[in-house]
Amino acid sequence: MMKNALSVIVLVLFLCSCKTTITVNGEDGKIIREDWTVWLEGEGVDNSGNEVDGSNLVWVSDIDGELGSGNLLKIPGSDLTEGDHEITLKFKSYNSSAENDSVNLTIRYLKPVLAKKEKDYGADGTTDQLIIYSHDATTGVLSSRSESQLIPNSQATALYHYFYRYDGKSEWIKGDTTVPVTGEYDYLEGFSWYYGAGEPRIDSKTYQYEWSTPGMFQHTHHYKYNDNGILGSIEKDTSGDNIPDEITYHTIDSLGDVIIEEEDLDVDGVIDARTNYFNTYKDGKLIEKVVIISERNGDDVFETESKFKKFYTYDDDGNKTMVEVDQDIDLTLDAITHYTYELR
Ligand SMILES: [Ca+2]
Ligand SMILES: [Ca+2]
Ligand SMILES: [Ca+2]
Ligand SMILES: [Ca+2]
Repeated sequence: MMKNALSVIVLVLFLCSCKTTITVNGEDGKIIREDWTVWLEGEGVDNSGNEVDGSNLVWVSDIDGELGSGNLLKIPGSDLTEGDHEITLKFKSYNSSAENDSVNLTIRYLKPVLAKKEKDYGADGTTDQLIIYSHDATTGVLSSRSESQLIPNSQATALYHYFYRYDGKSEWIKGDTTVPVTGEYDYLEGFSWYYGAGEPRIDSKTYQYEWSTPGMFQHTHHYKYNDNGILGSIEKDTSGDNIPDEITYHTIDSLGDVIIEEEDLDVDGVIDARTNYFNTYKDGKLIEKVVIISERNGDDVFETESKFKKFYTYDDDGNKTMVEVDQDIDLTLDAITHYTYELR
């Protein structure tokens, strides 16, 4: 009797033609933001082709496991782990031989993204430059455009295009001024410039950067990174022959910030200018930086050309919210930049 019962069960498993079908909102590869609700609808039919009750169906993520039961799954994106999920609609029973439908969904968590930068030159409470960032999240890449307006020299409008990697690091910048810049900035009419012409060329160690003003000059900068991804040197070719005309070397501290920048302005192996950064940290964050720029005067003598001090403020999430500059280290601020973020 026991043996017969087992045979029947085995037979059912092999002959099962039951299957689930996900019908609504089941676009493969769809990106769901953390603040959206995942909305999936599906049904299951049994051996006889009859629809089974939703209570016999279960939604399963390959990352988070069982998500819920029923014909309809409504779940906040924030309840799912960030990443690529395969979500399958299964039968609670005899699912080993059932044909289970599944969809691929990517859950992307919102991140604070720079929305606005306000620069107050003179630190007198009036904004002199406003930069607004707009971001468009597409296939895993955040791109943004910033518009800046110089106030009161409001003749100038500059457009910048920034492309970010998913980790938020700036990868690629392109920009041009659409309106001739006059006043303080004596640029030529129709002036335009861009960083990174053509395709972005990025690998883990070298970042090529080009700067060009049509009809005037073109610079190509090669950014050389060390094995830890920290900027080691920049080779600048200003003559267009792919041979560096200037090299800047960086010495970094244990937190990856530059503490010494040395420039060999004629590539003869002798350093001609040096910038020292004296960084102060609190809770792992840079809060104060003193910058001293000096130039070679004689064999081993460097004379101070200028020095200034910067103060950094952060929000509770560690995003930089304000930078204050004392340009002449006389204990009076000379410029303040405010940063505003939005979750996107
Ligand atoms: Ca001002
Ligand atoms: Ca060259
Ligand atoms: Ca030199
Ligand atoms: Ca000052």
